[in-house]
Amino acid sequence: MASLCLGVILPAAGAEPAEVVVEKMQFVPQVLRIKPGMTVTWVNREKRSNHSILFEQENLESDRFFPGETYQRAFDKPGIYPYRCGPHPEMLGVIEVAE
Ligand SMILES: [Cu+2]
Repeated sequence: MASLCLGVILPAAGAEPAEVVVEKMQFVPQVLRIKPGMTVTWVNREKRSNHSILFEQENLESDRFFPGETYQRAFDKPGIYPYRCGPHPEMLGVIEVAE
């Protein structure tokens, strides 16, 4: 393990859950890298827009969540998990789960 990717900011160990802010019709960060077993929280910080988190590959979609509300999902298996917003297909994000 001599060469870690120093350009990637990993959440500190034990600092679960990791967070994606949903604001101005975007997921921030758009790509979030986490370790297996971590839980991601999406936080809606819009003024009035509601969104969902849709994992098309898995046919899994959250309920719509509104400003001030959150959605959480735990990721146990390493992999690349692309997602988009259900009602706004142009809103794209990726969760990378890797050791
Ligand atoms: Cu949306």
